[in-house]
Amino acid sequence: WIPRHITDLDKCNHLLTKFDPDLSYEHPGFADSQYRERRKNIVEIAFNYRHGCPIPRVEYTLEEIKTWNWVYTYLNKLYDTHACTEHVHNLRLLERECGYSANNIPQLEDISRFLKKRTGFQLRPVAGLLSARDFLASLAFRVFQCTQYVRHGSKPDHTVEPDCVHELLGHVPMLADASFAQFSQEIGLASLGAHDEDIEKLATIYWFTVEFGLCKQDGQIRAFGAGLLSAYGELKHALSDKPEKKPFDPIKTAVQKYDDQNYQEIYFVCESFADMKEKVRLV
Ligand code: TIH
Ligand code: FE2
Repeated sequence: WIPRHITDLDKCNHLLTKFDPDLSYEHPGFADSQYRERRKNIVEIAFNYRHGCPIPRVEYTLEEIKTWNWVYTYLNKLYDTHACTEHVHNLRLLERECGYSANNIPQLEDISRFLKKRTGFQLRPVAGLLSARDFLASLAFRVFQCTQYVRHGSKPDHTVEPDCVHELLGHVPMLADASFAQFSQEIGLASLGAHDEDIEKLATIYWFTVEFGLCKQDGQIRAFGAGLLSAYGELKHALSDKPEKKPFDPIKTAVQKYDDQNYQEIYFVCESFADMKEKVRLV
């Protein structure tokens, strides 16, 4: 079975539990029953969601806004020197049009409408980390599966699971770029009906580009990966001389081992979005 229509994405809901705060004792929210209760309430929205419905709004608590504020404020000190120009430009646009600011967590429904106009992408709420197959299949329909809960306040700097801070500061500004949106959809299209081994390779390419990609811009290296653009410590680490940086080559990148719990030790650098797209098409 593969999704053939955008409404079939209602059935692409296979969650991975490896970073779940209820099950993983390393999660910073594991011992915080109030946090886990709050998460349960927010993910109910995702479990009940059906394609085409407006995404229900969440009234974020003062504590959640404080966490968002910390990440927003610190990352904004780095973006001008560390983020790719597309990200910087689109973040300003999102501040004007979608209520992005240090003191406000923007709403998925408003962002989804904005993206749909700009690049044809839309958001749908998801309860947590999806299987690679389901996640990539959604991209084929220009649908981005987006978490709506906020990371635990004790660790604002970095999380190993996606949360809405990661989605909204990392992914959304990039999905507002036409060329990047097309790249994302093409990975999704390649995944439809693929064998498990090829899903694994596509997910690894996705990991080293959409999540942790670096690119050259005006003779400098800049970040375009969402996992970097939403994590203050790792964004600095990625552009420092500590990690290894290799030229992006999908054949090699697709089989590179990685650690999904810590800062990356290897990053791949693309010449440009156009070059990255062309190289992936040729594989
Ligand atoms: N590490 C990212 C952050 O702290 O925002 C989140 C994730 C990136 C990739 C998977 S989860
Ligand atoms: Fe992500």
